[in-house]
Amino acid sequence: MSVEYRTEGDVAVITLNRPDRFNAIEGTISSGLVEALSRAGVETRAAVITGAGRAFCAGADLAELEPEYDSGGPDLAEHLENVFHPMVEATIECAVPTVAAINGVAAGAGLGLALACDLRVIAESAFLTSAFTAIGLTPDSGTTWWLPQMVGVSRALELTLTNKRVSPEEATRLGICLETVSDDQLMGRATGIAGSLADMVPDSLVTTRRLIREAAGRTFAEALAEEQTEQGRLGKTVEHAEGVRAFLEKRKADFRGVG
Ligand code: T3D
Repeated sequence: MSVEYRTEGDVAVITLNRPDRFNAIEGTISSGLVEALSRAGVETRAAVITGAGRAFCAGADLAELEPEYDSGGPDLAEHLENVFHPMVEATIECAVPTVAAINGVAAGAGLGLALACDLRVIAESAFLTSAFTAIGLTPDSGTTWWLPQMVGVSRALELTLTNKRVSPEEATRLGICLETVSDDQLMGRATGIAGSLADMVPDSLVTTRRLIREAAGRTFAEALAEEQTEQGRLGKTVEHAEGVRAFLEKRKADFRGVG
């Protein structure tokens, strides 16, 4: 299986599993990830995405593309549409929040995938690299959309033009990752964060994610209107009623018990 799926309580752990190729992306990784994220959205309340072996994900599988250069080159626009876009779209639209546990290098579209997750924690031995321009391409998988928002245009240009290896410390300082943890603590920390999210209300979390992501393209008045629409909807839910009652009764809300 190119993508492994298991659950730990209410948390899905999704593992890219082509370690001999640094979990490089081809069709089965993409379709496996789409399927796993869909399953996580139905069966769990939060998901962690990580990689098997030494890498998180090295981006497109360059060995798979290589034979096509003798016959005019691959149709990368088509590859993006069929392989890469479904994967990152499934990530940003996942019905539960997602945490990337970056266990090793995240390069190219592998970086794009990590950026598409809601939160990121990174292991001490990992690093990030844009990688696209090192092989004469432009960034893909949403990298040009995420990076300037996360680190500003100047740093985004530095990372994408130089392909520098961004250390965990720098990735955390830049705000791309929440924190750096030791290699052996990575999965415990990532599933711990996901577990905390699982205690909350998936609809509240994924709607908040959408409002934050879409805010940059809205006027202030439009953002207020969108907030009002969603607040109005969520205000009628049993989970909101439980949250308010739990606060007033000085107890932890039990959102699972009312959903
Ligand atoms: O298809 C399309 O539509 C195009 C879409 C493109 C999207 C993209 O993602 S473009 C960017 C593609 N990715 C890259 O260009 C990254 C290439 N890899 C590297 O630059 C380096 O390998 C890494 C920075 C990722 C890691 O460096 P390092 O020094 O830690 O490891 P290494 O020795 O270079 O690689 C380890 C092994 O993984 C090695 O195999 P081997 O020699 O041990 O058998 C290497 O060939 C393999 N590997 C690494 N990246 C890829 C890969 N195999 C296939 N595809 C890869 N992308």
